[in-house]
Amino acid sequence: MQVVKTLGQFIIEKQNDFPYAKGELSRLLRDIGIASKIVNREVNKAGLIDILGDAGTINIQGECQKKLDVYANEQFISALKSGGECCIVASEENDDIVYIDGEVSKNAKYIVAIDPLDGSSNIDVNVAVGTIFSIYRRKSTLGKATLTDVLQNGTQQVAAGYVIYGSSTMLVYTTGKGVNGFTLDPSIGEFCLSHPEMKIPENGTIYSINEGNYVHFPEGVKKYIKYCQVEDAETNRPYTSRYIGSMVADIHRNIIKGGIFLYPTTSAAPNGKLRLVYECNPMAFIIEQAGGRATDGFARILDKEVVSLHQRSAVFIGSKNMVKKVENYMSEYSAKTHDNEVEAKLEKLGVIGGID
Ligand code: AHM
Ligand code: MG
Repeated sequence: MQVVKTLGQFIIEKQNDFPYAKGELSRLLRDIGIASKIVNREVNKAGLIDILGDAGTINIQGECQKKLDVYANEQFISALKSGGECCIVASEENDDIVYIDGEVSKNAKYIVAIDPLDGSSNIDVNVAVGTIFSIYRRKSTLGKATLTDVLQNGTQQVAAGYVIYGSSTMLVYTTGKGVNGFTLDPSIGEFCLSHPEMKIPENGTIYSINEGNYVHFPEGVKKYIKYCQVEDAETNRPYTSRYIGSMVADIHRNIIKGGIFLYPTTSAAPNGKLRLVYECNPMAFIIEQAGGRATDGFARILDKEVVSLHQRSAVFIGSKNMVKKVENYMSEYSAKTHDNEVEAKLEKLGVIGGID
């Protein structure tokens, strides 16, 4: 008989990788796992909202229906609150950091950054969505943690993961010692280890990008897209284009099959669309741990200076050699654009001179 290892068992086993661990991170990961099961249940009945009442209306039990992304945000925050290991949550759904007040939580060591429901425009059409999370150790040791504790570079992440609510539901995470994937077995309500030590192929044949924005892309990206479309037997080109529009689902597929996901700067979004703290950094950590590469076209995502909670970044992420290829095109055909937000902040802090 095959022995099933649950997420809970795996987390406890792995705690031994960290000799002085007291179990706080393990409990934090467990809390996130529990909240994601609750969110999964709601995502799975999303289509029923039209029958039972639309968002903002009162349902049959007299409860107010909530939009799923708001619901997901509340579930994760409340799980982290009752767990007591996290002092601050930074979420895509909240303009400011959320303090987890309470006698235990205020001294907690960890900070969680989260996109509770990524790709939420796909919910209405029954297409996979996801949750992305990132865990940091707070920098300050005394008193109430502040925004400064949250604004840490991606290299400082202690753990990161995502949940994909797809044809099956999976939780994939890393604590910096490889990447492991767990599939939810609905019959027992447990995430079970199904994808141990995930590795992304160094080369792939899938490119994922919203090609509708082609005219607005930097020249280097346009050149790379054309490269993907040219016939060449040796490199298996033309490549396949696949774009779900849920970053988690697109990247998850590419980890398994090999490929690249690109969300570049565009003329309309000069700093990119996706968010550094709770979208790009956690996915970059996971991809690097799986043997892949993640950059903004010029610099490693994890090294990028984090100056604000909802900062945006371009992202080129996936199979190592595919990402290197697009970086070559970027350095040849596109000048690095100014990241005005970052530069303005650094200038204010006196770290650099004025923007030219
Ligand atoms: P969201 O956090 O508002 O859901 O937006 C993020 C999503 C990503 O999952 C996805 O890759 C991207 O937005 C799709 O954007 P676009 O519709 O511009 O292609
Ligand atoms: Mg998002």
